[in-house]
Amino acid sequence: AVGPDLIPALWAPIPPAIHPRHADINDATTRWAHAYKVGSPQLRGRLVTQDIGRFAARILPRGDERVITLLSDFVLWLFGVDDGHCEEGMLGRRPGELTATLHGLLRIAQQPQTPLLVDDPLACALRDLSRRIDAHATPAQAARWIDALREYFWSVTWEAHHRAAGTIPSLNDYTLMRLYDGATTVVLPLLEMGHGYALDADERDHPAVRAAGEMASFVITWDNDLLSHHKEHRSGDYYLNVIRILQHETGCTTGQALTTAVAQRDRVMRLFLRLRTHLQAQAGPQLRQYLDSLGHFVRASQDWGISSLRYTTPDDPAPLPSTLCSQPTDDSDDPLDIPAIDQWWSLLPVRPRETVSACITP
Ligand code: 3E9
Ligand code: MG
Ligand code: MG
Ligand code: MG
Ligand code: MG
Ligand code: MG
Repeated sequence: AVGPDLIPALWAPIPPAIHPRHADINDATTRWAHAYKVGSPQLRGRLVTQDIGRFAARILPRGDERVITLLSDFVLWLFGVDDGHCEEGMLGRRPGELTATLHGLLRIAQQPQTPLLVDDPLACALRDLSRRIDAHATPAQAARWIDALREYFWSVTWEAHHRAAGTIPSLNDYTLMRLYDGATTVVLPLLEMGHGYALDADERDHPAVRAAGEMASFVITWDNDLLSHHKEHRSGDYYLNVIRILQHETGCTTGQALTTAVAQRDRVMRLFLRLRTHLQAQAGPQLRQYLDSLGHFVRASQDWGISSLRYTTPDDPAPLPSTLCSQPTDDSDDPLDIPAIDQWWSLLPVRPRETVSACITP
């Protein structure tokens, strides 16, 4: 039996996988972070111990090594922004000023040669990332990456408002914010680039395909909230995390909030798997690869989340599970009581002979 504040083993129905070059990719990212001086020396010193290259190698286990290295550098850079600017820095409490900085970064992502923020290491590192994105992406995919960066920036600005005011959003608002502020959507274009294809825009933006990506974001960020709760809680800083949201909204104990959050992610995971199976059956090779990659992204976050020094914090060990498990805690097909995502449950036919609203062929 586990105590109420131990994180239970999370259901992991998707098999693990990792690119064989993970050690080299991890080393390359360490060198890149030092070369570009990403984050303060102290933050960078922590980030390079967190196995971010192995995380990227799990997300694209059979992808192009150059794109995996790009993804790895980019995820480290995102932590430079998320930890350095938003959670530990001054800008995280100044949404207006944060917006100005983030707009400068977006301009650099779009046009790396723009002479803005010329002495800023995060900006210089982003110039490099942007040029490498251009080398692997079509112009439309690169634009998609910048749009995803914009939606991530927009959500951390919302988060900064709550941090400045010391307020806790409702579960519904938090769910909406969390679809973007976990920076999951900025990874999606790299899933395509990692296998050298660009999804047809109408296929990628089909409501059911988009929803599958959102469901993956939900599971990834709920898992992050469970596995990072110790790190975030012990920091003494303001933090948003579904455990805190549920306790604030319902007055429940930490143990009850953990049980609820696990049930929520299990229910969305089941829906994700059902929707994915349904879409796979009618998908062409690229969409099949994309849906497969979404699954790798979910599983990668679990394998990395239970093992990275970022979350295990050995100096003050987190009560994390050392394994994952083979059974969900919740097997209901009913929608969660969260209006922002209610529509996900209307994409699949309830009975086999009903109209297939998720059909992706016109
Ligand atoms: C935000 O959540 C974490 C991202 C900004 C970091 C970059 C990671 C990815 C793009 C992959 C998705 C991974 C996740 C969500 C870890 P939060 O709670 O600030 O992350 P933390 O690691 O501090 O718990
Ligand atoms: Mg964050
Ligand atoms: Mg964080
Ligand atoms: Mg977290
Ligand atoms: Mg393909
Ligand atoms: Mg695969």
